[in-house]
Amino acid sequence: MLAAPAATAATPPFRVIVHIDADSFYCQVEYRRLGLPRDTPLVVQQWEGLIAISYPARACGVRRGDRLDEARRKCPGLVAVHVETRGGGGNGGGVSSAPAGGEDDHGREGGSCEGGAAEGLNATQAVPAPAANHQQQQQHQQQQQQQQQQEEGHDRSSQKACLDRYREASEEVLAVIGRFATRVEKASIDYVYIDLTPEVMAMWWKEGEANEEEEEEEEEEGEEDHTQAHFPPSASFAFTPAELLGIAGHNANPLHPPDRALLLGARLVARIRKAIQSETGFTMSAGISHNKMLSKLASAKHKPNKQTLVPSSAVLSLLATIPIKDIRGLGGKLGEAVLALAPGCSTAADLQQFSLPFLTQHLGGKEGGWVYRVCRGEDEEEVVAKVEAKTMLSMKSFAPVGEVEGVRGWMVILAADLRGRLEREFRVNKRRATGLSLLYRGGRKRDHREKWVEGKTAELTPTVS
Ligand code: DCP
Ligand code: MG
Repeated sequence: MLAAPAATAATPPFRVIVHIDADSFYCQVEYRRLGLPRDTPLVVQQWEGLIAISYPARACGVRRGDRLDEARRKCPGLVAVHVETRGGGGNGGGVSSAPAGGEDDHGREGGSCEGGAAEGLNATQAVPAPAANHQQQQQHQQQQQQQQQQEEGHDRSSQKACLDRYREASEEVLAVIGRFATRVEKASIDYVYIDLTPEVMAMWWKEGEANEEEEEEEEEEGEEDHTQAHFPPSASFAFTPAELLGIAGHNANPLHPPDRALLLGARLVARIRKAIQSETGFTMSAGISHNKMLSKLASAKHKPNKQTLVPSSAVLSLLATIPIKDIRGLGGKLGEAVLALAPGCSTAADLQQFSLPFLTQHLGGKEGGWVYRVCRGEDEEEVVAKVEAKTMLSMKSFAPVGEVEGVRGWMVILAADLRGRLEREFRVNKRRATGLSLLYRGGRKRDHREKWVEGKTAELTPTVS
């Protein structure tokens, strides 16, 4: 019979923690809405910025942070879809949506929004500007793009982006996941953490019982095999070579209990991803390990539409590929302090050379201890089961306005955005808001654009003084 892992189920290394992240999420929502073939290079644009890049567009070298004209130069057949926008044109905060079009005139669907105007997608190639120098040329192109967006019904100076379409798609994905797992933490619009430990333990016991019956039958037939008393390699526990595949050749060992737990988790994750794909059409990538940090790092390793398992033997190899600043918590000031302390180090694994006393002396007790553990792939943070938002935020960065009417205009747009979301929340979850906060912040931080590219802040705004 199998050795039962239940006694240690809730503690590392037996935890089975999963990170599931949609592949180029907004693009997938648009492929589905517009009925476009998945090999079409597509980007989702918000004003002049590209906020989601499909994998076919990435294959042409298009990157987040590229300008649209730059992206079109790299990828001539590129389809660009602008996010829905709200407000402008005196529609009192209503939504403007535009179907994608262009050379192919792909299947169109009006969507749920009003006031749409056709976007001339694909139609315009960047025209070299007759400007004297590079800076002037860029300014000229920027003006051209802004003008084009205004003609298409998207005007950042009078509208805000409306992300309802993507939020609703996110809810569809969560509904599928919720049928398979109970400890689900929605951490962003397109990714969740799942603690699959209880489900894996249930699988383990079920398999154990099946094996017990099998063993009893064998005993009766006098064929008992004592060589692998704890983990008999029965057919029900057989894993395919593809399932055993870990990072950099460090495969999972089905006879090692923590790895076996991950393997069972990976099997369930494959089922979850398959269900999401068949019910929503969206492909997802996943990482499976014993903690949140490693699973998040792993899910990005083999995108799109693949899952990556991190057995303990693969942790060092994985960390050796991760730049220090890519570790959650090391992107900011602490990361800078760590880099200053360890000038020759580039990856998380490189930091393992520093002793705990050294790190705590230079970074402080709490931070030093945290860095010491994190660079060894240790992270005990729990998955906090939550799928419903506690708060809703609607924001807009706008150019200075001279009089109160200008502010009122924006308030109407923001209020309309919140109202639509609150109404839906009540319809779907029967929840009402209990408080409202109004926040105003002047100016723009110097690292705003950098943070935006990293997805850490909402909008790429023009300089506001
Ligand atoms: N997003 C955004 N602004 C950013 C970054 C992202 O509006 N600066 C939106 C668009 C993305 C979605 O959030 O589609 C999810 O972000 P991800 O970082 O997960 O990126 P993708 O899902 O697009 O791609 P990947 O396959 O790399 O996860
Ligand atoms: Mg994603």
